[in-house]
Amino acid sequence: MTCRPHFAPHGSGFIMSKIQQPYSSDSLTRYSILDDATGLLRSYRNRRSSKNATGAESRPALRVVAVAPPDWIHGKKDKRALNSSDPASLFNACRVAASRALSRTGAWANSNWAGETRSKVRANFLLLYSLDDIPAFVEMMEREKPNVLLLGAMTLCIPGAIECAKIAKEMFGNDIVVVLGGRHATETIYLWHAKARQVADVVHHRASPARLIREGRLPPVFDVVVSGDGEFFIAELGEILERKRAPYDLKAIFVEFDRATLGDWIASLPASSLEVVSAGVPINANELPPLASLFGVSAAFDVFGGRMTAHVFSDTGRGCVYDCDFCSEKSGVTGGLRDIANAAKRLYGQLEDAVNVIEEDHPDRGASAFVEDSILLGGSPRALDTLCELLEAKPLPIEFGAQFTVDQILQREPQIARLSRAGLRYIFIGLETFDPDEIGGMSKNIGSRNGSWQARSERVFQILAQNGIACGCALLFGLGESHHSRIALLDAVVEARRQTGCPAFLSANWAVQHPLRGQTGGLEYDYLDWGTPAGPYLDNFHHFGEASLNYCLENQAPPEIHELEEIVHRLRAFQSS
Ligand code: B12
Ligand code: SF4
Repeated sequence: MTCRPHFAPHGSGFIMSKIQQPYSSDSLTRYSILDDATGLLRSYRNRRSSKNATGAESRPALRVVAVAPPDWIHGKKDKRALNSSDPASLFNACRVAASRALSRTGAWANSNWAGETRSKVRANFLLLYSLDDIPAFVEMMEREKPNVLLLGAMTLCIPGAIECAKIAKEMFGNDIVVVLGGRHATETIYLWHAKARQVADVVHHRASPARLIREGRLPPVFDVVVSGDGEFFIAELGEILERKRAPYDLKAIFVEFDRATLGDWIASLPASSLEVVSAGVPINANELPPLASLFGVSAAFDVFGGRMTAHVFSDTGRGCVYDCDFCSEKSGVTGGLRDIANAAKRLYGQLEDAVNVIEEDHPDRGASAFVEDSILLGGSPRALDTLCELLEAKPLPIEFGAQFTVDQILQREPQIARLSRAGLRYIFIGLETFDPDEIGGMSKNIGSRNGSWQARSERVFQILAQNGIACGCALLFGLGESHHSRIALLDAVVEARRQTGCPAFLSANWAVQHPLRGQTGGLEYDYLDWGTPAGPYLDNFHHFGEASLNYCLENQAPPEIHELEEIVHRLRAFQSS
């Protein structure tokens, strides 16, 4: 999310002073006190033993459940905080497999995703917010009796992923293969150089889940840990597992696994120390299926006034064109943009697909979409023009939102106006302290000659208001700014809203140190503990997007509780005004 919330640090070689505790058996059970889930598991075990006595049911050979594990130990997100219940990252990872299931191609035709409708596919996906949601996970596992669990986890979700994997192993033992992928695995298992593709070139960060299992600091709950592109890897794994029967000989399967399977990925088998490095054959983004027709559209963002909201993506890579030190989308970690030349066409195709699916599934609602690009089409002027031309030549009945940086809006004012006529109704921007020098600068801060960061932000609010574009704003704290400057920032956005109506939405975030493939100046957590334990900090952080008490940036301390309460108080005032 552009400058959406969650970020990482300014490295300077400082070694963290907080020593991580080894993963003790106590901490394994500490978070498993899930009364509802425990009850569900117990009744599941009873039913399973009585079913075993009466014989097995007939089920497809491949039964896959895909879950985004929770990032919080417990609680519910504040209703007024920005949120989404779609695991869009997992949708992206599973889109080739889903498309095979729906077109009944290959082994996926014999899976629990295969069927006439996309709701059949969607029913096997779940996004969890906190451990309070675990009963829904247990129910899904009980219903589908999967032999493959796909976990797509971000860094703060790792304790949640461990809980989900433990439950899966408790329910199905060696009959289930637990595969962990997603951002955290990608940032902690990587090649020291993109072109060096031998097993010896693989680096495991201190927080690599495979390394933690091998070091005995984490029980062997993940069978395979996958870094990088999931699309063809997941599809291929399904093709293989559909032909095998449990218990699976994963080592034998992965010794044979085709390294030419498309994408840039590394598969690590913690139990056997086996690693498979893909040949790195690039995925042709133009051939990837759009998400809406595979998974349907189930969200409706408030900003689009009741229209259903699809997640669309121009597939120009996993990150951003900029390289801000503290951000997980930085080009230094994600590799920057790919195939920008065809990006506008791809995005138009995804918007068109969203319109068709929403018309079919929700005929009375109207269509909207949020573009998940870090920055819409990488901010490329040419690609933005092409998108406008496509939308002008063949208009679509859709409103959409996207992300830009402050300076890009200022530099591309005519294009923003043109896009607003073509359906752009919402822009999400990131704001850090109004004094970038306080935090050591930002890569995206490219317009400092044209006025202060505050003056430029205020100009952006005016431009968006003039063009009838609603503005959402991610505020990021914890970068080194003073508390006084945080409050000044909040006061300034409240005042801007009073004057211009912008921003309409605020999301506050406390910068989290992500592993960033080691680009952290020496600061390395293992992320085995929850980001924030239960207590007053957690209660307040439910008003935030991403935040953590334990994983602050290098040299940064968490807020004092009274400071946090003051921020939340102002956020509430903003939200209810
Ligand atoms: C859409 C999105 C969301 C959605 C959907 C989340 C979801 N779990 O699906 C919502 C709004 C709910 C969300 C929430 C959160 N998000 Co978010 N989100 C994104 C966003 C904008 C796009 C993700 C995406 O689809 N990218 C494109 C695809 C192609 O890349 P990808 O996600 O890495 O997925 C590929 C691989 O990782 C892999 N893969 C993914 N899952 C799996 C699973 C398996 C089994 C395998 C084998 C492979 C695999 O295959 C995919 C395709 O190649 C990214 C920023 C970005 N531009 O990527 C942030 C981002 C991923 N989010 C982030 C964070 C921190 C969060 C939250 C923890 C905090 C928050 N409140 O925002 C929560 C976690 C919620 C949860 N329980 O998972 C960070 C992650 C950083 C990190 N190292 O942890 C990012 C990078 C933003 C940032 N700059 O910090 N997010
Ligand atoms: S790298 Fe910078 S500009 Fe890009 S998404 Fe991250 S914070 Fe925003």
